[in-house]
Parts: sequence; C-alpha cells; structure tokens
Amino acid sequence: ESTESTESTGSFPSGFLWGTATAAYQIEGAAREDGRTPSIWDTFSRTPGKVLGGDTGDVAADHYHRMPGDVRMMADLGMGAYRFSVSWPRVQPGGRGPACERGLDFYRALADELLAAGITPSLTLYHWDLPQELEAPSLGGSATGGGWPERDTAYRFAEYAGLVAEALGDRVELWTTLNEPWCSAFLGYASGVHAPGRTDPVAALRAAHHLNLAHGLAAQALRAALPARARIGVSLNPSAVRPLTQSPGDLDARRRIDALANRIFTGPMLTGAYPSDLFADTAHLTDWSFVRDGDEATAGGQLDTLGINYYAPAVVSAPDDTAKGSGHDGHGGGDHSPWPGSESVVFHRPPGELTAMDWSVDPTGLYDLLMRYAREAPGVALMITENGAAYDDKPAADGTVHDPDRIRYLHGHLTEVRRAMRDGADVRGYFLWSLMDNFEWAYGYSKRFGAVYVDYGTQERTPKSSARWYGRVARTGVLPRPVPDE
Ligand code: GBH
Repeated sequence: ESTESTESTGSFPSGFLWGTATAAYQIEGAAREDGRTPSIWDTFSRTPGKVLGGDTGDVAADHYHRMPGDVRMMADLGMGAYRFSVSWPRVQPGGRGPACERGLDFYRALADELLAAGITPSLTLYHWDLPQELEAPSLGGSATGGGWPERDTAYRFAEYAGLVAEALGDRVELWTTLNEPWCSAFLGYASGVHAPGRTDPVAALRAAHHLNLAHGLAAQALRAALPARARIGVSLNPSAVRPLTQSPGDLDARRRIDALANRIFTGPMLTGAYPSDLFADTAHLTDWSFVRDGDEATAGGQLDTLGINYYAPAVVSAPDDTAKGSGHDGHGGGDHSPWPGSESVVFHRPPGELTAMDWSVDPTGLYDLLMRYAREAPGVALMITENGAAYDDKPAADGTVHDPDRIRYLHGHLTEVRRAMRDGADVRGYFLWSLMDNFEWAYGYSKRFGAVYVDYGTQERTPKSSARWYGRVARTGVLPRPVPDE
C-alpha cells in the first residue's frame, strides 16, 4: 500500500539527539592517576570472587588517555551527542572537600573536544562510583561514612553536584543526577552483586530513599549553579514488568515488583510521594522512619527530562506458580534477592531471542515504558539514555567485526521509539549503550555492548558494522527498511 514506505521507514524529527553512552568506571582506566581516590567499584572489583575473571577497571578501555581519539571516532561515525559520566573520586577525592582541578580538567577537555566536533555533551553525575571513603572509612579514610543507606551521603552528593556544575556549567547543557538508582540500592546493598556488595534488605531500602533525596538536593544545587538553559534529568531503569497470567496472584506479583522497581523512584520524583503499597509490602522490614518530612517533596518536581534505560522486559508470577524455576531468576545472579519483602515473586524468561546476557529481545517493552511515562510525567521530556545489547562479537580474518544481531536489535527498538512518538510520547533523543566495549560490571570484560570493538591487548578500536549502520541513522534521521544484512 502507498503509505508503506513512509509509515515503516521511521523518519525522526530534526533536532532529535542521536548519541552513544558510556560510564566513567567502565571505560576510563587511570584508576590511580591525577589525584583520583578509590571508589566502591575499585574496592569491589579488587576483591577476589566479586567480578568474573578477577577483572577490574584499572585500565578498562584506557579512555582517560585516549579521549581525543575517541571523540574523533564518534565524529567520524556521525554521532550527534555523547552521554558520559563523571568519576566522583576523580573530581572530589574522598567525596568531600575541595575539587581536584586535574580531575575536572579531564572533563573540561572532553566537553571542549565534543563541542569542537559538533557533538552535544550529556553529563551524568553518578554512574555507581561512590568514593570509597563515603562507604567505609575503615578502608583508608577518617570521615563518617556508610554509603547510600546513610542520609549524609545525599548531602555529600549535592555538594559534589554543585562543584561539577561550577566547573562545567558553561559547556554542558544536559545534566543527569543519577544513573539507575535501582541498581545502586538493590544490586549494591540487597543482592550484593554490585559494589559495595552488601546483602541487607533494609540497608537497600534506606539507600533507595537517600538516592531519591540525593537526586532532589543535587537538582536544587544544579539549578542554583547552572544557567537557565540547562536541562536536568535522571536516568532510571524502569522495569517493563508483566504478569505471567491475569490471575490475581500474578497481578499482585506484578504490582509488587512495579512498586520496588519503578514507583519507589517515580513516586517521589514525579509526584512527590512514595506509593502506600510499597510501605505496606515492606512494613515487616522497616517503618520507613528514615523518611523525614519534606524529603519526598525535595525529590519531586525537579525533572525537565526523564531518562529511560531499557534492555529487556520482565515476566513475574505469584510465589506458588508451578512454572517456578523456569528461566530468569530476577536475582541478578546472586543468592540474595534484590526485592526486599517480595523475595518469593517468581521471575520467568520472557519470550524472544536471547542476547549474550541471556536477556530477551522484546522492543515492545520500550514502547510500553515510553507510553507509560508520557502519561505519568506530562510536561517532562523523555530521553532513551541507554538501549543496546551484548553479543559474542569477534573480529573476522580481515579484522572487521560484523554484528547483524545488534543491528536488528537497534532497528527493532528504534522502530518502537518512533511508534511511541507517533502515539504522542515526547521523546527527544536516543543513546546507544555503548559507544565501545567496556567493563561490564560483575561480568568484567566478558560481555561486549559496544558499537565499537575494543581489543584490550592493544586498545585498538574497530567500529563494528552496527556502528556504521547506526551512524547512518544518526546522520540521516531515517531508519532504513529493510534491515541491511551486513
Ligand atoms: C545498565 O545497567 C548500566 O547503566 C550500564 O552501566 C551497563 O553496562 C548496561 O546497563 C548493561 O548491563 O536480573 O532481575 O536483577 C542495566 C542493569 C540489567 C539491571 C537488567 C537489572 C535485570 C534485573 N539492569 N537487570 S534482575
């Protein structure tokens, strides 16, 4: 039919941001240089048994020393934007006190290189690398600590935010406070598969609250320090969580996980209040007395932009379902649950092909999330701040790297982004995770999410076929159809 080509070749609006994303600890390396102190991820990754293969971010993709070349590579590929994170212990060693100018110089230089190349910088303040001294001073500091379960960490974060804003506010307009506070709270303090590796469900709930507070206080500090044109956001990893069946038990499982994965953050941040069912579901663990008057209001109403990181949906059922044990356990790989008070909810493998992470490919989850937050966050712009997949990429004999699975993954998800935009979602941009292969947290270097292949022996970068495909999409704003098989 005649509308076929225009309907199915997604043409995106001009001004739509096309970018890639990274995080400091995953790519920078230079862990002991220019005044940087350890973060909880240095401590965690150097602890035997915590990260696959004993890998650490000590060298990573050596981006700290190769930054100008990496920016040139982005420009050559046709990228319009770049989302990076700032290493807190690089710019404020130990997590308190004055700024470290050498650390800030790196990010000033990065922003300058990006702007000179016509690439829009998007800065994330916190992508999981809490200064170690704020977590456990016994490992080298003297300050009071305790990490995100402690209220003081939120105040420390706001101070750090102000310091980075003073240094980079003239260059950067797009600001994100936290990346995926769910992971910081529940993988860091409940399941323990991420740093700092604690397994205390109440500490995790306290952490979630102090991350909400930290977001609000940091947003206030950013507003005070930044020019009016700055846009402030947060990047969540909302779960597209579906019930296995429509039975009351499965619907209740869905509600519980929706509360712990999603509404625990969007409640305060979008409406200025926690959902009451979250309190009820966790009442046997805590009375939430760590939430003080005014905290929820501080977390609320701060967002110009809601960043959504999406990889795969989740399917859950009631604890007694007979399909128990069939696939994805929802525990992030550990023995301890990341779902305080709802530990017995059963996670099932969603339909769809699997990536190298064993995550299902289902782009409709992204559509569902965009439509949900378009409805729940009216007036807040949406941004896909991460989307992508790991595959077992290997160079061919001629050195080229072909990753047709990743091209199909991206094509499928971008098609759903376009569909959500046609259906009314105000989506302003898309950032592919990730620019290049990097330190994949508990999986070390064993999982490759990059559009660019990294040979960790030589640090040579080789754009995969997906990088060229995505670069063409970025330059033209058009999603080609059919998917080229390259
Ligand atoms: C993002 O995390 C990170 O921001 C990024 O740094 C990382 O490299 C990238 O994605 C790829 O992993 O098994 O029920 O615990 C995504 C983390 C992945 C966390 C899916 C939740 C499944 C939930 N999320 N995971 S569960």
